[in-house]
Amino acid sequence: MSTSGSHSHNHDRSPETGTSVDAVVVGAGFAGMFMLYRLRQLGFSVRVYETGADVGGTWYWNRYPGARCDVESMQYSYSFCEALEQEWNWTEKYAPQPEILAYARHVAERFGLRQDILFNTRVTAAEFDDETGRWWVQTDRGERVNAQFCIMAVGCLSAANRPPFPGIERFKGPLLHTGEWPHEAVDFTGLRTGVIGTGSSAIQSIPIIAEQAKSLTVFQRTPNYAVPAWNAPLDPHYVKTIKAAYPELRAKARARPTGFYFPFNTKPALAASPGERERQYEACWARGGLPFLGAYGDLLFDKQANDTIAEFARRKIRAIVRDPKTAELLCPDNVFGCKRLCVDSGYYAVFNQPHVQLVDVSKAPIERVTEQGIVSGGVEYPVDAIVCATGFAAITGAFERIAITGRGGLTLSEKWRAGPRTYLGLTTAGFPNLFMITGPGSPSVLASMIQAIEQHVDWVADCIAHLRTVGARTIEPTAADEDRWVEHVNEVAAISLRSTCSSWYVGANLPGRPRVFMPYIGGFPIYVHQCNEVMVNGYKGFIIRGATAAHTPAHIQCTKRWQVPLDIEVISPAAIAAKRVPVV
Ligand code: N01
Repeated sequence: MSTSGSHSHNHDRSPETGTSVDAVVVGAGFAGMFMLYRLRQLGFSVRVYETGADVGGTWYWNRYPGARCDVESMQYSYSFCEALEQEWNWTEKYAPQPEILAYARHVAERFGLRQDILFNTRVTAAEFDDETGRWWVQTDRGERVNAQFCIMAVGCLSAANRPPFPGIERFKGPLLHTGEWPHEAVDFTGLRTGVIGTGSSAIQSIPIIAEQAKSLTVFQRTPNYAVPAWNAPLDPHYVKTIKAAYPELRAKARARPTGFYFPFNTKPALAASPGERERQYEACWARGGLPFLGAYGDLLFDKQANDTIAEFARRKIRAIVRDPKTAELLCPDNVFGCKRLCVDSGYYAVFNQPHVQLVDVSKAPIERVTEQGIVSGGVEYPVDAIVCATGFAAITGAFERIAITGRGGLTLSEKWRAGPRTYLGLTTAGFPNLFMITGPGSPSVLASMIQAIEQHVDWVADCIAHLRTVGARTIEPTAADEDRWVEHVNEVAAISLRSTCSSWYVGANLPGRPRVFMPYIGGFPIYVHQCNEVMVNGYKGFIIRGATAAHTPAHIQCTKRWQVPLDIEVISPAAIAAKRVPVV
């Protein structure tokens, strides 16, 4: 396991201008790293730009106390290299952030990736040149690089949302955001600490901050459901069993709507008696984590069914939190799992501690921040440190931070003004040779991210290799096929209760964003199947310009690991229509 020292070796280089490469990749998280690996393997020249000083993306930035992944560690990893799977050892059921970052670093070292990554460099603009059919990419270090392909591996939850609370610039103490956490340890000992937000990041960090802080005040706008993680050290025997059959586990995971494997029950909740349901929910609670949503097949499609699990979860909260008023405030009244389900370790019990208080800012929003406090409902809550666990401009936020200009001067922000429009979440009309890894309109955050990333990267690598084979200059989706895809993304979203609440999935966490359900909720294998179909049918829905050689669809092969059989019983289109697809 390599966790070696300084990684920003190219920190002091002088900016290059006019360099020409086959592909620029923006971002060196799990997506950018694997994209680099695949393209290099195919013999392309690649330049990767990364804002951070090291690889890891999400896991580089989100280093707040308690940060860990809530997809089980034995599944939250790359599957493309069997030797890598075998040599890496996870230590806990849910890997903590430092271990995931160490894994990312290990991958960078093992595959010699760093030599093509420029760290501490933010891409500020990408402009398509109509004449040459190539991209000019610009950075904040004055770099200007020319590339045939531009691949956005910018992450779905990477643009931190820092609400502009009036007066916040005058706050005297440490002001932190969970998604941009300092690299030095932060010690809350002796500090009256305020945490704003009660999403996954808050729910993970609050129990640990409470252990240190003199007092902790949690400002809650919307309560969230959280299921216990029951995190524990991994049993070596279990690890051995998984490693002995990793390909089988990966294959099972790819066939699941979520892209990760866990046993789930497709039966409808309402067909069970109240007693049976209670036993099932208890058993699933005891298993813990996101798979809790797999207790029944209709929980995200039938409000009445959902009410049964929501009520179960509220009873759990009331049983843990002793003060009835606080317990009621912590009880969500919206659809269970509508917002991203949180996975916790001792979150609710924190509110039994005498130095922890919950402030409801749903009706009296935070008015302002003073030099030493947070004001809501006319009351100033004194704090020495503020943690904004206020989330992200999700899915499209990182794109908005780059001035992306396509054919004929069309800007991406203009095109996406009313909501993102893509073909397969991979490409967008008017922006030839621009690819997105886990872009809007793809399963992304509704699947296990690394699986979603690997599938996108493989698709893009296969596509770029095909373009080289046929000597093509550009590829771009047709507007009509993009429209059909957007319609399909909306159609499946409408089936799910998830489209009904104000979450970051629909951009509702930030004022002024268009309300559109951004990820593809039709299930990972169905999505993969559609990507494969497009590819093997000669890139159906795409215009390929400038090809000098004929290449018939019969020659086109997608990477083998994505030739996933559809599990007809569970995730067929018929099952979607019958609303029997549990999606986490
Ligand atoms: O962000 P969030 P997050 N005034 O958007 C509140 C993934 N993740 O960083 O709900 C007051 O969920 C906001 O309130 P509301 C995971 O997919 C994964 O926690 O909008 N409050 C909310 O309570 C997750 O879903 C892992 O009303 C304000 C909170 O801030 C996603 O990242 C761990 C406010 C933001 O919650 C994002 O999670 C962590 C304001 N002006 C994250 N603005 C794991 O894998 C916002 N809020 C374990």
